Amino acid sequence: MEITNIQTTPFDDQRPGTSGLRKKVKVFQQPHYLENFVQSIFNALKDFQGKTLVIGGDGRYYNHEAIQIIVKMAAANGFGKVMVGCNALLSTPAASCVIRKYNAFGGIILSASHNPGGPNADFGIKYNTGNGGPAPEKITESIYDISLEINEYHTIETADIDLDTIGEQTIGDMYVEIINPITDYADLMESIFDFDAMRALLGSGDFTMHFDAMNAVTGPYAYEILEQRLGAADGTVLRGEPLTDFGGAHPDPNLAHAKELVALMSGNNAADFGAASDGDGDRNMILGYEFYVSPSDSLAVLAANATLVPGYAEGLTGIARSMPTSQAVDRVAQQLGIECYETPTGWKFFGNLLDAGKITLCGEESFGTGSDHVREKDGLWAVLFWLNILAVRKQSVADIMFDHWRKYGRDVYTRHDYEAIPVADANELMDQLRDRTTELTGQDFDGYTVEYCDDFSYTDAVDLCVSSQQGVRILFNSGARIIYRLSGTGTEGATLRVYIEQQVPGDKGLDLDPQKNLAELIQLSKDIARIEKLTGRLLPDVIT
Ligand code: VG1
Ligand code: CO
Repeated sequence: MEITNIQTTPFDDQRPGTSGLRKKVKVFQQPHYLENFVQSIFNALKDFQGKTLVIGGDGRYYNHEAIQIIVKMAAANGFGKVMVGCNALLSTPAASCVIRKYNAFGGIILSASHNPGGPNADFGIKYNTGNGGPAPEKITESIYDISLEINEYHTIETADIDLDTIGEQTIGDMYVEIINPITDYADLMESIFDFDAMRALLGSGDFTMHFDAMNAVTGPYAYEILEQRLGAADGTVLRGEPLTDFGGAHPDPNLAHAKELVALMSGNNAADFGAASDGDGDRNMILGYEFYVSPSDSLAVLAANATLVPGYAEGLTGIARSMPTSQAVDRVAQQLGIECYETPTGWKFFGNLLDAGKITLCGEESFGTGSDHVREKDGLWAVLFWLNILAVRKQSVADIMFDHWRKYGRDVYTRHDYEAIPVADANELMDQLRDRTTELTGQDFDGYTVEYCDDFSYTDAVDLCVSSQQGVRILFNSGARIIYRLSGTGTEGATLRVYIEQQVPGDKGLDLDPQKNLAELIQLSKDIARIEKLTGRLLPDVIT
């Protein structure tokens, strides 16, 4: 095999964000751009000669081309084998599952998750380690450092591989195995959940569900698991065909982007259970009849009902949530007598806790929940978890939620996103907040007294690595919180995320509309950060 060494010059913008490197497709299509980043990943790793690399993607535009480039570079760099999802598809949780099941050295996932796809939209790439989880910060930072100095990459000149036929091929000295992207993942789901009980519920004749795959990667997984293995009615899966541009839509499972599904959940003939997943299959939205479950509440319900699921019948070792996620799950952990960890935003921070057995469940407010079954958040897993609970408890989604709030109280919660702000303005806003954390502590705003304010810094409970500047949090003495941070996944300008939360007793909180209930705190979030003055924005672009 003839290895070609190509001379290149560094790009200065290849620092991975919350979840890998995300840029416009056009940026990735520049000569050497993707190659530089992939070589930087390989240079940051050691001892992978002869080992296996898993490669998959969410099916978005440029997936096929990128995989051809990466496979050739993997061969030239000395990997022994690559396992690639057929048709270039592998959902993020399925990639994690495959890396773990086959003891691969690591994996490369091509996805920009919930960001739109297509020639003028977004693309992304991230590296996952042998535990199946996103590379921790010390690796992503070393990839970035290497990308700033790179001067050559290695590839081989050979014909493209056939990505659309399951089976083995070789490229140079390296094996290429094109795998069925669904089977291993579906088998794993079947080993965790009570498929008999779920089949009985779906076949009972008085329970209907819809799953909106948003023309993204989970369509084929949902057909196999929900319609084939669990016997859900034909047509349960909506928008089930993966499209390179997600049908022009935003594959983000929330009330704004899954409107058709939301409409099917109310009025006559509405379904009992509705769910959706995102571009790469790691997020989930849960709906009941005329009822929306906020992701932070969903995590709390899964934790409180975990022993109803065969895979968690022994109970949970501990729980973790990202810092901006509501404190609802903390009270469940307290009741269960287990630890609840608070981590920075991003799944990479859960990996060590899961590997060390310190936690079983974890989640984020951004429609992400998961467990120790893989090392990524997992959209369909969360949907199946709810279905398992519904099958055992035989109550509606709303009744389960109401019961939960009565028992644990409720955290009324909302997130306001101000998108595409000029980067300098967004940085100034965060800087001035950081400068004022001491001054804000103890201040009273019309009865809301700040008990504590800081810029969140996290020390990993296992390797003691410190991650600082993870978001400014304002904790009020009532238990309410306002949190500010900048997104690390956007590709245009900066996105300011403001997270607002207030606890209310359960029976009082049952009917509260978050936007109305949190109106004073929402106003306060604008005033304290001087959002209008510094960004010119009066209202957020997206509310979840
Ligand atoms: C967002 C979410 C975060 C999530 C990340 C990746 O990050 O807030 O909770 O882990 O997306 O999810 P940010 O930095 O934009 O707030 V996904 O489904 O895009 O892989
Ligand atoms: Co995602």
